[in-house]
Order: sequence, then C-alpha cells, then structure tokens
Amino acid sequence: MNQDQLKTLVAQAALQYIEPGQIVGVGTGSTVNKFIDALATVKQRIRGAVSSSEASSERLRAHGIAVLDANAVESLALYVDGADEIDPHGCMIKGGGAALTREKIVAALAERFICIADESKYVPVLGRFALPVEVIPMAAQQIARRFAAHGGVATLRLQGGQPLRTDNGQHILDVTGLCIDEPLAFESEVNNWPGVVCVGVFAHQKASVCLLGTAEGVRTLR
Ligand code: ABF
Repeated sequence: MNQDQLKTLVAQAALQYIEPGQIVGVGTGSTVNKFIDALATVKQRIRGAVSSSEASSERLRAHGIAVLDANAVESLALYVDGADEIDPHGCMIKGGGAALTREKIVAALAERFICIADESKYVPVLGRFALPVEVIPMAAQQIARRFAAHGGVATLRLQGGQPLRTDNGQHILDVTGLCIDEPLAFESEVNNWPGVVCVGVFAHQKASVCLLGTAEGVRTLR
C-alpha cells in the first residue's frame, strides 16, 4: 500500500470511535481530508463538527456537515487529527499545515485525541520534523535566538515569497536541529516565551489513541 492508501485506511478506521449524536472535533491536513470524506458517509448520525481550520470547515460544509463555533461547545468527546510526528507516548509534533493553534484549541476541548497517521510519522524521539511555532511577527527574531540557545535553527515560513500568514494572521517559524526528549517540559518552556502564540509540540494535548497505517494494516497504539 502506498502512503495515500495508508491515510485512507486510518481515516476510515477512525469512524469506529464516533457515537450517534456527537459533535466531532476535526483537524487539518491530507489525512484529515480523507477522514472528512469518510465522515460524510455517516453525517446523518452526528450533530456536526468543530473544525481547526478554514480549509477543513470548507470541506465539511461542502459535504453538508454543520460546522459549529468552538465557543458554542463546552466539550467534545473526541478530536480526530493527523500529526507530523508521533512518539511512543503519544506526544506529537504538529503544525506542518500551519493550523497548530486552532488544532490545540480544539484538542483542548476534547476528552480524547484520536491521531490518524501513516507509519512514516512514528518516531522514537520528536525532532526530525522541523518544529512549527506560531509567533507574533515582532517577536520572531528574539524567539529565533532563544531556539538557537537550544541548538535549533529557526526559519520564517514563506508562501509565495512572503511570510506566511496563519488563519490567525500571525507568522510561523520552523525550527530544525532539536531533539525533544522531554516534550512536556519543552512545550511548557516555549509556551512561556513572550510572543509565542503556540508551539507545535502536543504533549499536554497528546494523543489518547493513535491509528497508525502500516503495510500490515491499522496498528492501534494507546
Ligand atoms: C495536521 O496536518 C497537522 O498538525 C500536521 O501538520 C498535518 C499532517 O498532515 P498530513 O495528514 O497531510 O500528513 O494534522
């Protein structure tokens, strides 16, 4: 099976966690796009979705699935999203799609985070994938210097030659050269730096379940 087929496999496997009448937290990315398409096949059974990006909201609506504002919901039973990396403890790097802040907000509303990923995302220690960090533009350089003190190299993400603007109007730094062997402590530290909107380490909001697409089928990690 190729990577695309593995993504389809885990996206469909995530449907088993959905119960009638639920509002489903929905993430962002190519694996989640497949989940949204799968969700459309059971849309009569759910009340709607809370989404982590404009792109996912648009796709949900195109399928006729109601998109609710996060402020209208007190809690969600589950949040389904992909990852750029996931370690054996369920901690993740996310934000390759620039939607990390909203992803963390929706994940924080949910009782369970169901991560859907192909096996290329599974790593022993986080840090091979450049860590995305959403920042207030005027703080970008001082945050880059703080990462340098940790051995990291921060690069401003561009789109069409210009700094990328997130759905929240902020910038993204991508940080290479990190070895994140204590994700919880690292996430807390970076969260305290002035100007950081959101760091793409998801340790406080780690996955409860990971559905990993492998050549042998779906592997469930808890
Ligand atoms: C989102 O989509 C992100 O946090 C992560 O960056 C990305 C994974 O994308 P894909 O499913 O396209 O590999 O979940």
